[in-house]
Amino acid sequence: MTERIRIIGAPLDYGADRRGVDMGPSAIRYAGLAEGLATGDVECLDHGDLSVPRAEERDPDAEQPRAGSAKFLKEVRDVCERLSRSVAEACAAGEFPLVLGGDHSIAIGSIQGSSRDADVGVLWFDAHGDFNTPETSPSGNVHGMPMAAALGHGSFVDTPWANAPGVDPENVALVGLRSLDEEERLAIRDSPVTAYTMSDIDERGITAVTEDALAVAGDDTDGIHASLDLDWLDPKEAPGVGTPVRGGVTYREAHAALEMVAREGSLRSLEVVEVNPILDTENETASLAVELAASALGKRIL
Ligand code: 4U7
Ligand code: MN
Ligand code: MN
Ligand code: MN
Repeated sequence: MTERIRIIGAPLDYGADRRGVDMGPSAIRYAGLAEGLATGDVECLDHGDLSVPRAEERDPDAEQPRAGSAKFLKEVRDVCERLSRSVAEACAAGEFPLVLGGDHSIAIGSIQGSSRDADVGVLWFDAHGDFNTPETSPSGNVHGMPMAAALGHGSFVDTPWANAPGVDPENVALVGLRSLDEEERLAIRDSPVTAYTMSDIDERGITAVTEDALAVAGDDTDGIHASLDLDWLDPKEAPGVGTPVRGGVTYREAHAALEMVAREGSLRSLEVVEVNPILDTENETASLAVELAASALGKRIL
């Protein structure tokens, strides 16, 4: 049967400090996304990019960003609401949503859309936990908050647009952590989510950890949303990201994990985020994003 993939670009950069991540969707397409995903029975439907108001068009009366709160939450909300609709529409039409970031705050929209009519587990591949709330965030950047927002933590309890009631924290697995803020660390420890650090990967190997994470996300759910922040990889492999952290997974480990996700068979939606072409070397991080998406969607060597 032909699988239809709906590509949705979300060129949002309001959730991060470093500009340039808004060019991620273009860079990923330019790196050969459609060809990279094409196998005999896959059809790519590119829905183009969601429109994001440019900085110059921002509402001058909008509240000024403050550190310690959530910067540009209004802009993030506007894009996430439209993204959520498009992802939910794709799922309802039997298409597989592939979301291209943009900074990681777009995950708020993808997760909500994917879980609108289903119980969904989440696999979060990231150096960071993205478990801050406006109350705990040291930066005020929303790309450090999407997982907490989806679960309704802190003041996100009052933001239905950001919550994903179809996601049970018991079915959330964070994989590859190596940089957490102090309060964020405590929030993860207090929550029912399961977190695998880089040390877990060192000790047990990527395949054992991924197997466990898949079991967590797949336990009694209708499907899995995978969120791939390219800073999950070591900056040697993925230099084009805004918040690089040394000591990430290797090229082979990343492929091995995503190939396992494909084989497990319950992937329902995928996003690749945080590719920043301005900080990249010859578009290699975007190319990596294409390759890893292809692995997650089941592209095989043999
Ligand atoms: B990414 C940070 F303080 N934790 O909240 C924060 F270190 O989507 C970084 O994972 C967040 O890249 C990184 O600002 C967000 C910081
Ligand atoms: Mn992230
Ligand atoms: Mn990250
Ligand atoms: Mn980042």
